[in-house]
Amino acid sequence: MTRLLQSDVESIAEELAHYDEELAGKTGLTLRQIACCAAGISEECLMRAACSMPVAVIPVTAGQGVIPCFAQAVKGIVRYLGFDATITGSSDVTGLAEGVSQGGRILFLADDRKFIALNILSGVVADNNEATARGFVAALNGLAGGLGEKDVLVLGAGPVGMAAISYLRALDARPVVLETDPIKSRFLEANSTLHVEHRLRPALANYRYVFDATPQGNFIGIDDLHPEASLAMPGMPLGLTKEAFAVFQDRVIHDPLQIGVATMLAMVVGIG
Ligand code: 2YC
Repeated sequence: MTRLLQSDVESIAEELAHYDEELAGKTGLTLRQIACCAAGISEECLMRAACSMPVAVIPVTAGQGVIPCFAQAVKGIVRYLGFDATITGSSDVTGLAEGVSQGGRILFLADDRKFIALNILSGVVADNNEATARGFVAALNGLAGGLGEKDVLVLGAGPVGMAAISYLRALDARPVVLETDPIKSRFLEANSTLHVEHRLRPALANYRYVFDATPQGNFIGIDDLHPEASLAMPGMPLGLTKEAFAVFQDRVIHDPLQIGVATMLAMVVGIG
């Protein structure tokens, strides 16, 4: 899991309206619609929850510590979706107690290994890896005008890539996977019905829909891509070179937190 930098998150809150406009232009779906679709709830359900479930974002100092502006970015995304949200004055356990005693019903907190949203009334927990996978697949589904019966090349068989494969199958898409770790790649080939690709360049040239769930960054150039490529790229840093992004940007979905956090919120709100 790539640890975000302050520079990745410091401008998210103030740029959300513009980001959402771009996202809707590419996918035909707003951030709210992507999150609700990925979580399997109606927009009305999310709006109802926004009136009754205040959110507390709790900074966590464990491991490598707090990322400046991370909590502010999470708060900004949650508020943008209509929820009351505050960042607790204290961190860690003290912050958690403060958040609940001040009325927080949904908690967001992250250490270096896990980033979760927790609904303290239902006990539902949403993990950022699963939420990011579902949200970016829902966005790619919009961008592609429906992924049913379409092949999708998933780069990376980590937690996000594997969750994406499950959700792609639920949408009747046909995921294929390319994983550079030979142990993981061989295991997938021997223990799953998944088609496994082994060579990056030929695979990129061959598949129109790509889901990059790797932390590689800057490894896909203009000449590597299918001319009609559409890409969902939750991996940080961005997998495309600057030149490739400049050419394909209208068909590339990429952000460090927005889709994942919005989907976590919709997932813990649950069916209402
Ligand atoms: O500011 C804080 O409370 C820090 N403890 C947050 C640490 C987040 C570490 N994880 C990441 O940077 C990202 C997640 C957003 C998802 C994957 N990696």
